[in-house]
Amino acid sequence: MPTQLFDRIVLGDRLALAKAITLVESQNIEHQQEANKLVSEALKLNKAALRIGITGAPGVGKSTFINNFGSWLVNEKQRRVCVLAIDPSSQKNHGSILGDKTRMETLSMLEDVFIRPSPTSGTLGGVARKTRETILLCEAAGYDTILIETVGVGQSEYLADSLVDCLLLLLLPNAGDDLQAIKRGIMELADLIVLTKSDVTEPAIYNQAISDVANALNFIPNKFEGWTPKVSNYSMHNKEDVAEIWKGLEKFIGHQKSKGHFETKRKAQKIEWLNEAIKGKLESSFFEDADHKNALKNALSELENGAKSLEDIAAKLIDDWRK
Ligand SMILES: Nc1nc2c(ncn2[C@@H]2O[C@H](COP(=O)(O)OP(=O)(O)OP(=O)(O)O)[C@@H](O)[C@H]2O)c(=O)[nH]1
Ligand SMILES: [Mg+2]
Repeated sequence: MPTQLFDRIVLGDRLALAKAITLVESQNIEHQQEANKLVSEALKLNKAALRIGITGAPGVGKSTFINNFGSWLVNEKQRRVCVLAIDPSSQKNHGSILGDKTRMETLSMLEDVFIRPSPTSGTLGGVARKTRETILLCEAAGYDTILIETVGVGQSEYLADSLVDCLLLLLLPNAGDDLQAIKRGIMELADLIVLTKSDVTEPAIYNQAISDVANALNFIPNKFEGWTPKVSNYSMHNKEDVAEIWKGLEKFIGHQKSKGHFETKRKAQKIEWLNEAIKGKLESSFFEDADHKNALKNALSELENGAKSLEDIAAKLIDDWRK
């Protein structure tokens, strides 16, 4: 029963949470109905956690960073951490190692930490909706810090940014990586930037990379008025680095809240969510309507014999359906 399941989630039962997320990810109609009830319950609780996205090229060190950062947040800041991974490309890649628990060994062994690898299927919009619902369920379970790992390919950074309060971009200390990020417009999306693997990079090259990225930021329009992303150094072997990065993050969140950007972004995300839900419902009621399936078949022959343009055929189909 969904309500019982929900009660267990609120009590912090991790198995119940995992089961609920499986319902959210399921394509089965009954599962989806159960999931919808759980999500509405979660929405009523209105327990917003801090949502942080971690993005960057494959192999830049995202999972390793989350392992260190997450463990530090649990141990030093007494936060309850949940890690989710989103990977809209994994269908093509036949599953990726993103969010790999073996890279998060320290974190996964801590009490009260929840790690969930990415769902392996779905469109970009579908993955976004399901991740949003998963975030709400994790928040209902009492997690106050949600870390979302996403590999920087395709449009996935935009997707991640639409789900979080702060987007952390991890870059490798070589010009290739920052140039790529500039070219793809990703640098503009970053709220904070971290240069990884300082321990294996020649100090002169590493420091040059830090100042190159900081310089590049001067030529990029600010994402939020009054905020230029801080560029931090990082090595998995230096425990102090995550403390500095957390300071930068707190400063960013403070800025966002004092300027009203925090609430504005959350509100825009809710609207986006609602729009996605509407689009999903419209799409399924259009394509699954039995009468309409016939009309679609007829339209196909009209299209093939070239009697009408594609635009006209689509417009007529929608008109008929609305009637
Ligand atoms: N020397 C060194 N190696 C690192 C550091 N951070 C990560 N690595 C190594 O880099 C490799 C990739 O790290 P991951 O954390 O899996 O990278 P990722 O960005 O999560 O990779 P994908 O999920 O595949 O996109 C691993 O072999 C790590 O041990 C670091 O600070 N220093
Ligand atoms: Mg990873």
